[in-house]
Amino acid sequence: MGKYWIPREMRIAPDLDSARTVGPVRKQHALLINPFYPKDPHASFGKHVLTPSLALTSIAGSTPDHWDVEYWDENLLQGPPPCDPVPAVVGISVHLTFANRAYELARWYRDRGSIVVLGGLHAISCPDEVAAHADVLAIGDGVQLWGQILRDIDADNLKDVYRAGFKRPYREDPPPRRDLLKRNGFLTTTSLIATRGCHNRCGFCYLSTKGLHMPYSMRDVQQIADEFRRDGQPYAVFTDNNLGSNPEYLRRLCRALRPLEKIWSAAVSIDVTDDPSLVREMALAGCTGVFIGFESLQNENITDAKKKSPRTEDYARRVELLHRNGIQVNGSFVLGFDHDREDVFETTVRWVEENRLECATFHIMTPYPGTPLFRQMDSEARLLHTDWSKYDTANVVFRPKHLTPEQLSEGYEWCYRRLFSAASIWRRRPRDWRAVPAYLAMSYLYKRSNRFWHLLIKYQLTARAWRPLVELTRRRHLRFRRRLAKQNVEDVGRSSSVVSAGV
Ligand code: B12
Ligand code: SF4
Repeated sequence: MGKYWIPREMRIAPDLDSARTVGPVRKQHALLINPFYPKDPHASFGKHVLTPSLALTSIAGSTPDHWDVEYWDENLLQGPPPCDPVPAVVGISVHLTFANRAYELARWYRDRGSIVVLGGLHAISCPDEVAAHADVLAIGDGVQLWGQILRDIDADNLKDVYRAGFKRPYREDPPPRRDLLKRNGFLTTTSLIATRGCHNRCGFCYLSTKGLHMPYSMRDVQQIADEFRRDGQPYAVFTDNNLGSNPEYLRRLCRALRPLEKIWSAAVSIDVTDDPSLVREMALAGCTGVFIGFESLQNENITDAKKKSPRTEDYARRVELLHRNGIQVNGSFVLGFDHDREDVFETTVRWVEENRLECATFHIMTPYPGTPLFRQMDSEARLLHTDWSKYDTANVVFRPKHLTPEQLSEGYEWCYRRLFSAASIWRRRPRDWRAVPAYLAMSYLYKRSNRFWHLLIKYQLTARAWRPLVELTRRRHLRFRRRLAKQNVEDVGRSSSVVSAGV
């Protein structure tokens, strides 16, 4: 970790003590676990408690009424998951980066009499590997499978493997069980999801995993607005892969969200700015931030990745359009593409600063198993190893074309060091001086407080630390959008958000 200090609990999973006293197995009691993963010390620890994953709360929504269900997120640093009583069924989400921890948990609960169900992205991309650690392997949409698995246990008719595609109309899904989440554990518990899939098929994205057929589908806009209202929080994060994939749907969604007078952020692709009237509708509906996968500032890299995207020379104008509508931009950049050379790090960060992106995330290119990028790297013998725990976009797992693995790793670290430096935060401050104090407060909390995050998380102070900034942002936003509704965007002045956009 070099000179980065990282608290033990952000690095190492809680101990599953084999001598721990456990209770008897309780029938019709299920436990859902989101496993621990080590945190990258270069990025903000705050992002891990921005908003929860919807994987397990979504499947919890399909639990039959006569089953109890409990939820445990190991990343909230509350120790190992509960075992008194021992749950009859333990469902664990498996991603490649925390697959080993998921297997460890599976072994521990199986040894104590639980039936262990493993599902999630890694079960789709590497089913044989995951099956070896499970009583039941769930491949695909857990919302369709979870209730069926529990009913089959009731009927003593359990199978080893269950499969479901993603073709059922999305609107038929029950709402996620947000009531199972620790409300103080996250900036907001209102993770929302409105759409599945994406109009793009970028070669490095998990959506292009072989065997994953995820047709683009949308939920009813009123369903989303109702969920947002019901959760009672001022701010929501959309966890959609690309909320802007269908612009007309996004426009309808904005119209349904507007009366709530709440704020939200979402991941969108930059082509959402093709139509300025859509950006305006987003602003009027409460969008204060977008997370945009720019990926690279080199057109050749975008073409290689098969991403349909505007020319990179036009990115700056598009960022300015978002800014003028009071929408902050968190840019995501992939480092290590085949056309990247030594200058990529400085060029990228300089562009982020020149265009005053409030935040950015950097990712070392990572070939996820099952994707076209993985097949390409494998066929060119460029994979350095398949230790999935290092496939977290913070480690170099392949041989780059024009850089050494060391140069890529050091360049990645340098990008974060520079982005989180006081000088860079200052350079990217909002143009409107009235927004500067709140911007600085958010930046320091989000980017320069890694020494304290584990304490905020452990003592469940996350919501309390962030809440005043969220409320401030919401109020500023409401004032801004009242002006926007009356005038042209050019005449409104600027708004600014202090809540980090997107995940
Ligand atoms: C919220 C989120 C986060 C949150 C919370 C993460 C967490 N693990 O708790 C935060 C911000 C912390 C985060 C961090 C990261 N994330 Co993230 N994240 C997401 C995001 C945007 C939404 C997840 C979600 O709610 N999905 C909706 C649910 C309903 O879908 P689902 O997860 O696929 O679950 C369904 C099925 O898979 C299945 N299922 C899932 N689990 C189980 C369990 C059982 C028992 C059963 C039966 C079924 C089942 O049923 C569910 C319903 O259909 C996704 C993108 C996306 N839209 O999915 C990325 C995503 C999961 N993240 C990703 C990555 C790479 C990361 C990071 C490594 C990035 C980084 N460098 O910082 C980090 C570190 C996390 C880690 N080490 O794994 C990748 C994973 C790629 C891959 N192949 O594994 C994704 C897919 C983004 C992407 N486009 O590349 N992330
Ligand atoms: S635009 Fe984003 S979500 Fe869509 S395929 Fe590309 S990387 Fe994946």
